Amino acid sequence: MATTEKVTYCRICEPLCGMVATVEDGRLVQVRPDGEHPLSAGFACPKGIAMAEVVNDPDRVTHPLRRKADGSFERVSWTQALDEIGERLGRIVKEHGGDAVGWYMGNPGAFSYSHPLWVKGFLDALGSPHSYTASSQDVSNRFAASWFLYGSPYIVPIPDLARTDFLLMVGANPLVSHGSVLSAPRIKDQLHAITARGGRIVVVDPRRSETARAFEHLAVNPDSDAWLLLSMLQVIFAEGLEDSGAIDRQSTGAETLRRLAADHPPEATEGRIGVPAEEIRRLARDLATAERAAVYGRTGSCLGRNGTLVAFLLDALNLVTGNLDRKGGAMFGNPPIDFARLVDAVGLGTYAKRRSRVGGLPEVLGALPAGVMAKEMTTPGKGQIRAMFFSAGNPVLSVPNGEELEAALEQIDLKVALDLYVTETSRHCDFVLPATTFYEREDFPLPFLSLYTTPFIQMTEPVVEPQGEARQEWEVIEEISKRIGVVPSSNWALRLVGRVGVKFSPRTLVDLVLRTGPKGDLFGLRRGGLSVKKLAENPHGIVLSEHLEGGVLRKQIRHKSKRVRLDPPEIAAEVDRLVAANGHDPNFPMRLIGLRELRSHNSWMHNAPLLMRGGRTQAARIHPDDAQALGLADGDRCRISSAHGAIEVETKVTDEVKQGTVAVPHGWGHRGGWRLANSAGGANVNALASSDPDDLERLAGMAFLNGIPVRVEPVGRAESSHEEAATPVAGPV
Ligand SMILES: Nc1nc2c(c(=O)[nH]1)N[C@H]1C(S)=C(S)[C@@H](COP(=O)(O)OP(=O)(O)OC[C@H]3O[C@@H](n4cnc5c(=O)[nH]c(N)nc54)[C@H](O)[C@@H]3O)O[C@H]1N2
Ligand SMILES: Nc1nc2c(c(=O)[nH]1)N[C@H]1C(S)=C(S)[C@@H](COP(=O)(O)OP(=O)(O)OC[C@H]3O[C@@H](n4cnc5c(=O)[nH]c(N)nc54)[C@H](O)[C@@H]3O)O[C@H]1N2
Ligand code: SF4
Ligand SMILES: [Mo]
Repeated sequence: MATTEKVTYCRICEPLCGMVATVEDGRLVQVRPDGEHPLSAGFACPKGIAMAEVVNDPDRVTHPLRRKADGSFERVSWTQALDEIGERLGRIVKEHGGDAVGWYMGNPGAFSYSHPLWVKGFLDALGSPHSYTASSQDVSNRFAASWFLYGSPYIVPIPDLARTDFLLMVGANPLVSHGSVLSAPRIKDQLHAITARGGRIVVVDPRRSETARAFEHLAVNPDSDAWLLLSMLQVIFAEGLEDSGAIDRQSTGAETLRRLAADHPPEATEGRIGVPAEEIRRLARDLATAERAAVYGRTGSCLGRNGTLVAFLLDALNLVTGNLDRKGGAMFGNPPIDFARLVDAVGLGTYAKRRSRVGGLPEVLGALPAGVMAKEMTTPGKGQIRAMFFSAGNPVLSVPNGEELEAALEQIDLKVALDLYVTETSRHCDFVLPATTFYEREDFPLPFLSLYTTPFIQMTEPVVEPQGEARQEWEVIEEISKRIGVVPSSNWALRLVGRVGVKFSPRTLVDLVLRTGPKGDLFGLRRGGLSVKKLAENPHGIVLSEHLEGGVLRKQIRHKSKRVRLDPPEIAAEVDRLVAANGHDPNFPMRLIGLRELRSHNSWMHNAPLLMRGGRTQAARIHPDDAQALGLADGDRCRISSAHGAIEVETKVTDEVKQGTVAVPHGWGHRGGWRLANSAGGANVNALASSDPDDLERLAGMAFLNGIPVRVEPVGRAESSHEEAATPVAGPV
């Protein structure tokens, strides 16, 4: 038996922990944490270990599948699948134009360096605006805020974990998520190091999350972050605690920000926030007077009604307290590739260059809000989607109103999925094409390079050959493109190297941007500089410097003033919208939020036995006082209704949630080809969310998923509600 060990890294979530894969006779038998990785140093979480089960999952799709009239799938050859897709797609494009074609790329797509570039190239070649991603359910608001603040959506601050004394964390749970919109392996240790050196961490969250429990917790009402941040700014300005030197040096428009905040002292907002004014005042003072502080927000701060405003205010608070672009504060990566040049060349660094046909919502980084995808398929007119591709995404479970999407999919002419499984989404597709897992492809952490809190770089080769007939997404896109006569890379390749018709492999592309980048070897001109070859010689990765560098913002900002803009009228309009919003509907007195669990990963790891041990189920967390008032006991089934839908799930009575809040994880309620996942039951919590364009956040098209008004009621204990949901469809053949 030939056994080898291969050094690689995990690409399930953002720390990108170093891994060692054991391969026996070409089969991945185990992955374990890489003790020699300079940052993750022998750490991996249960998901990382369980990935071997995903690679070898008997339910995995490993051959192209074509859907039959009865909804089951039959195996076809790649040639059959690609020819038929090419022929049908060609016809649609000829009859209706390239803008009749749409693509949704889900979260795992972002972990591949090739996949997003080829999807972008494909849609550009077709001239289609219909690009959708998971970002409108995740982070588009962050990028939109950066557009307003810095003039570029790609300039995103990260907390300097290694040197801060005070971390204000709004709506993030890194002890479970392992950190997001920052790459910081062993983040739990890094956080404990802050308090160990005498610093503080304050976690703003409606739930006493794993992170809140480990540090200080400010229990706020759901979707009240904008109020909290405005009030903190009010206190800082009113008490003269702002850093006027930093404000003068770094920003324009601070007067407007001061005015926006002035009407909202804590005494006026405490009821909405659910925290006494005195505590808000104290927090503002502590933050402003801390030697080095950083304010950081993540999904909990993104998925309310005003996500772009909230992200804007988080950075504004960093700036006003003198903590932006400064050691120990909120800093900016200075990656070893010229990211701005690459992003501009690819044409991805945009905001509101286009608006959606339905709802008139802006694109962010080229992607339109996925919340309108279904209506783009069903609303007649020029630009109606008739062919749809899904890669590495399961939007039926991840976007608002999956039911509407399922119905829309049944109406359009062609739908194709590139996935590992027959999922709740891909089961509706005419073809399910087998994609490789990340252990079956080479990779490079392209979009994460500027987000490492310790600047770092690593590259990996595939550790095993693709299972069955699985192929990489970019290769499949090349094949489909060939059949309809387009070149998926022409636009951005042209802008990057100034030549038409250059054929790039992802590897030659990365070599080019690395070698010509700020730390590149300039094709031999700079000794010891970076190149793909150099990365291959250092499989555990290379730490590029001990710390982030301060004072880099001015160079990166795209505004002519070279200063952070604190007075965009769009943001002022959002404050007006916030003030005008009318709150309480007595029919839906409670507020729904999400949560993440250590052994789930969005919707796609519920088929791994290692992670499902102990009969895991989805449950709604409800405060004991609420449960008592509703007549609910632990383990009872409850019905949760919103203005848009209703689900039934198990109740978990716990005082970790604030009164009036109900917390339910997303990504459950399976009925695909993944048998273990199907048997776990649960429901699609996003049935409670609205896909009405008027309910999407105005500035980034963000889905409103945290703070949804709901009503909770008991249902009969013996009643089983997920029977329908648990009916499996024909799995892979
Ligand atoms: N184990 C595991 N890890 C993951 C994932 C996973 O599914 N499982 N998913 C990955 C992905 S795709 C992402 S984007 C990241 C997300 O990374 P994080 O954002 O750090 O993860 P969450 O657990 O969603 O944390 C959000 C927190 O916000 C709180 N919250 C909810 N509503 C509000 C609100 O209105 N205001 C405030 N202040 N807080 C609120 C929730 O209670 C929760 O504790 O995690 C990644 N890592
Ligand atoms: N209510 C609520 N909804 C949410 C969230 C929330 O906090 N609350 N979080 C949102 C967030 S942050 C995110 S990121 C989204 C995630 O939303 P999506 O990205 O739409 O869904 P996932 O569940 O991540 O599904 C990923 C799919 O990719 C497949 N896959 C895995 N690896 C690969 C690969 O390498 N190639 C290919 N081709 N396929 C692969 C998996 O089998 C799975 O079907 O969910 C969002 N939805
Ligand atoms: S935290 Fe877990 S899932 Fe995330 S990269 Fe590390 S090992 Fe992989
Ligand atoms: Mo995400």
